[in-house]
Amino acid sequence: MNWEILLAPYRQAVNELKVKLKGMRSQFEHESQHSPIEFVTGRVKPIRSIMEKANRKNIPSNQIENEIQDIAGLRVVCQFVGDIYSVVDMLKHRNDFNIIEEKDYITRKKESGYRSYHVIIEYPVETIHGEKKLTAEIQIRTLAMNFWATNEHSLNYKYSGQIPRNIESRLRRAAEAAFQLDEEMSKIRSEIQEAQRIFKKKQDTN
Ligand code: 0O2
Ligand code: 0O2
Repeated sequence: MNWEILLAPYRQAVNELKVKLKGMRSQFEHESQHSPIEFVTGRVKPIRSIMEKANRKNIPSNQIENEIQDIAGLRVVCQFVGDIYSVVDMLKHRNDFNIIEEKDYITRKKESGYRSYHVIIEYPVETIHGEKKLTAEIQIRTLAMNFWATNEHSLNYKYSGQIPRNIESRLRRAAEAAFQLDEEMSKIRSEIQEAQRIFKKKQDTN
């Protein structure tokens, strides 16, 4: 399999979508509104990781593009849980891609304790051979969910997916603590936002 040829349109999609999603953040800033987007990152799944996933799920190599939805992956990180739903709503109203699936791991967290909202899209890229529609995954989560997921991901890597029981249960507790933090912050959201507005005004006049 020629990976570089297969992955090229996915690299293009990640780059384009990063620009588009970051553009949403700047538009809010220009209009001096609170942006529901804190930051955006994106990556093309490393070849080794694609092969591992295909092996784990018994996906034949000619089905990789159809079956693996996160070869192109975008991540939108928000301050508040409510912001996640604003972002999802904005994504639904866009005309440059179609949402083909939504996975709400916020109201229904995963066994590990993982929380995030996943939106799977069908995105058209223009190639020299014409349009190619490909699948990409947008993960939308709060800073607290991101902190947890990043740490859990490192531990999974360290233990090759076999995290010891005691660490696993600590992680589940940590996930709950992160969620409580999100809930508490949501309750004082208007206070925080007012403080941030005042701080920004002060910065702009200096
Ligand atoms: P700024 O001005 O720093 O916000 P790139 O091609 O560099 O634009 P890439 O390769 O995805 O994007 O970069 P990366 O390192 O994955 O991070 C993307 C953006 O997210 C960067 O901002 C980081 O500063 C920002 N970022 C990553 N982690 C955090 C975090 O924990 N908190 C905050 N607030 N930002 C984070 P930019 O785009 O370089 O611009
Ligand atoms: P990486 O290293 O992030 O690329 P499904 O067929 O729907 O059961 P699938 O296709 O694996 O499963 O999708 P899922 O579970 O909806 O989401 C896949 C991605 O979500 C993962 O990609 C992770 O990025 C993230 N994710 C899902 N569960 C967890 C978790 O328990 N902990 C962490 N840290 N991240 C999680 P990959 O390909 O597994 O990994």
